[in-house]
Amino acid sequence: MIPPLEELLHARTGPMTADMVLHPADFGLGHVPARLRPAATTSSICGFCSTGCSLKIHLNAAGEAINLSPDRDHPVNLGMACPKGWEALTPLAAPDRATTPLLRAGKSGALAPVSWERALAEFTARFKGIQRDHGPHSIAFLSTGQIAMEEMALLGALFKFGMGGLHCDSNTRQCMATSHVAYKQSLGFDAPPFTYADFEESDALIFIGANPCIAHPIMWQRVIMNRRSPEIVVVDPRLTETAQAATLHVALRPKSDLVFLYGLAHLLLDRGAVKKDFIAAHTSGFEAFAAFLADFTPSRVARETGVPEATLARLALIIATRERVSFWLTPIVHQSHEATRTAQAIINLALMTGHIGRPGTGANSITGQCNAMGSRLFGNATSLLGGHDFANPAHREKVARVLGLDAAVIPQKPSYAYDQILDAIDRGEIRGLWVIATSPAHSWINQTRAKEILAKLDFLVVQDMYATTDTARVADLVLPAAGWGEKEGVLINSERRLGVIRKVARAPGQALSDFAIFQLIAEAWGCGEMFRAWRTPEAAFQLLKEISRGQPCDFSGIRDYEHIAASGGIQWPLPETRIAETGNRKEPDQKPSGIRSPKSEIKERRLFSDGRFFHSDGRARFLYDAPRPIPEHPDAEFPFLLLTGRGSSAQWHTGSRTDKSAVLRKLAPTDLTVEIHPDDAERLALTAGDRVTIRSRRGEAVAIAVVTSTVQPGQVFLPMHFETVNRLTFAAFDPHSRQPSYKACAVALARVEP
Ligand SMILES: Nc1nc2c(c(=O)[nH]1)N[C@H]1C(S)=C(S)[C@@H](COP(=O)(O)OP(=O)(O)OC[C@H]3O[C@@H](n4cnc5c(=O)[nH]c(N)nc54)[C@H](O)[C@@H]3O)O[C@H]1N2
Ligand SMILES: Nc1nc2c(c(=O)[nH]1)N[C@H]1C(S)=C(S)[C@@H](COP(=O)(O)OP(=O)(O)OC[C@H]3O[C@@H](n4cnc5c(=O)[nH]c(N)nc54)[C@H](O)[C@@H]3O)O[C@H]1N2
Ligand code: SF4
Ligand SMILES: [Mo]
Repeated sequence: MIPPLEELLHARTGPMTADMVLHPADFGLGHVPARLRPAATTSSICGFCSTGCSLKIHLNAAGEAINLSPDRDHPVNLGMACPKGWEALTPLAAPDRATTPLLRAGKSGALAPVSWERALAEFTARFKGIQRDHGPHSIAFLSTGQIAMEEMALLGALFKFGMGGLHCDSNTRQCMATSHVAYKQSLGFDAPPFTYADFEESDALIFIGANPCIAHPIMWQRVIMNRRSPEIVVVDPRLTETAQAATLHVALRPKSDLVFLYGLAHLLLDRGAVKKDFIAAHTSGFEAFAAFLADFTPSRVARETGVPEATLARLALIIATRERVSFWLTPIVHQSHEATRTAQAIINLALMTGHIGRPGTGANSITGQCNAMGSRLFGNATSLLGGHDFANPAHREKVARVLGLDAAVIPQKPSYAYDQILDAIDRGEIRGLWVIATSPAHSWINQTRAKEILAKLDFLVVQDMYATTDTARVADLVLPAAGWGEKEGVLINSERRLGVIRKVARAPGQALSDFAIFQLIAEAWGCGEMFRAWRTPEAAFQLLKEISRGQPCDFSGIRDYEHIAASGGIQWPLPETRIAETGNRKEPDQKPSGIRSPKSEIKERRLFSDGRFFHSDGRARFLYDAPRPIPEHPDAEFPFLLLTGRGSSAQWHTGSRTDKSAVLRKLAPTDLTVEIHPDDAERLALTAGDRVTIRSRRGEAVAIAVVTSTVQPGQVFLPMHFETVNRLTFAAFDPHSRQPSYKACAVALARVEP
């Protein structure tokens, strides 16, 4: 039974938890008011990036969070956290939290508070009305990689099996869709093979378009712990913080990665640095790939990428001579017009040199958001729940059986991708949109068009922690959501480790967990009966376990949340048959490890150690295509190439959370800054601190000039955390993953006269 609304509002999604009781005297805190006195502590996985650091949250006697500190015993972060982790509780107390549902009066009226009953009635009446007039597939949702796995699974199941919808996607399309597709095509399943110990176990780490010093700072700390004197290679047009710490920086021309990677493969082949035995035993398609590589001569590579032949040769030598070579890619590799083939070019390098399946090796995609990996398995958008296939009748039968549903409710085809959903709104085919924990009016590419499209909707619902996001401001209905810290569930990090988030604070006003909101919508819609077994997040977890059974991601061996928490997180796969292997946490009686990695005690779950991949023949595939020119080249009118990305470790995406912390705001610029090379600044008569207009064919933004040689001449860089940035970007997409190419478009710069 789903608890009645009053009960949900009162309890705000269940009791709070503590796993260790402390005594205030331990802290010498006798004089502190009771509500600030630590009485217990619990651990929760951080809700920002995909690293998955564990945070110890200190609670008062009422079970409410007072403050936090990083978990010293957790095998991921070993006592460390970045500024966002330390400040994770602060955004919960922000004054602009959405505390009641808000409904717009008419199309042009203001948003005004309404009861949950009214909000739910409006939600169902409006969406059902649209479906009645325009067909079942005229409504869609866009969700996120930042809610719990049980929540995203319930959302996908409710929408597709209960509400009769088809088209749904999430911000992981902006972020990770490419690695999902690339791994699936090359290795047979979306399976990043690595474990974080590989950062310490590698002899050469090659980062391609990744800036972990800023975007994954605690992973970078693990690199620093490497005692094998590794080569650290950074392939990035900018001299980033990570590139400055590298032993080799390859400053290639933006979006020339594919030519560069094929050139590297060509050279390795030429030098005989390929593992013939491994290729013969475990892969298919190498002969044709080798023939394809013939054209990618070092001189061509130097011409097309700007990378000197000597640099290419040095990198080839590193790969050929080092025993354990690992390749690390992040969403940037995925944000290009030829993203999938670029990611696969990296996978090809690992396969042809046999650098996969051993410690310190692998073609390793670092994901972005705290639960992007959960969304890749349970978003129910591109793949059916649990990495199953919508088109496969046996898969539909299996999922229906576990969920106690009739298989006929499961659609047989996947949904439109994000950009296709927006195109369908533009055409009038989709008329109702439900946005959960993402802000397309900031983060989607080419905002001028995105905003025009959102304005065409008959009904826009936004479910968010804050009523002030760029998307919430234009919504017809805002549903107030509890955030990280106010609810429970599972997140999966970049190394496939499941971790638990805990409820340590009450959501403000009438805000409810996304899980509870989906339950209420199911009831209001009239399909609550279908989701009776999803009573609580933990009950839902048991269903998802069953769905995963027999899949490459099988985690049926995990008992429950306590099992995960007590094990320091558990990496998939963990089939029931391998349950004895979960000893991946130090025994409680051992001393905390400080900052050293408790390597020997950790049972790491690295994939492919037996050389068997997930295709039915067990072999990985070599996949490739001819490189294509970038869609929008600089020209006389728009002479600069714009790159975008993360600005600082204190800023998170649209800033809806991080901007609420005074500490984090102090650690990053409050105004948009543009990085420009000194030669270009001189030509434009710009000095540092000047206000600059940046114009593209689609829009303009104003930024403060930062003159620095970390960017190359002819290129400028903007952090993506400011709403104006995507007014400039050019909407090009990778044809396989349909991921947007955020990191290349042509712009012009001019000084704003004071
Ligand atoms: N502090 C902070 N951390 C975050 C996030 C955040 O918002 N703030 N977001 C998280 C998320 S969701 C994601 S997806 C990740 C992103 O993590 P990253 O991908 O590491 O971060 P970005 O800064 O977007 O891009 C990385 C680099 O790509 C380079 N680049 C641009 N064009 C090219 C090119 O053509 N070739 C190559 N080789 N490099 C190029 C840029 O110069 C930039 O330095 O970060 C996660 N971590
Ligand atoms: N130009 C440019 N644009 C980019 C990128 C780039 O590099 N360059 N990067 C892209 C990438 S990789 C990404 S991932 C996207 C990110 O873009 P978005 O997903 O739009 O950014 P966020 O700020 O993370 O949005 C998350 C929203 O969810 C809300 N929220 C947080 N927790 C909860 C919760 O538990 N429940 C609910 N209901 N809401 C919650 C937050 O308040 C926030 O409004 O941006 C993309 N856009
Ligand atoms: S590195 Fe990522 S997971 Fe760790 S504390 Fe920072 S934001 Fe949280
Ligand atoms: Mo992302």
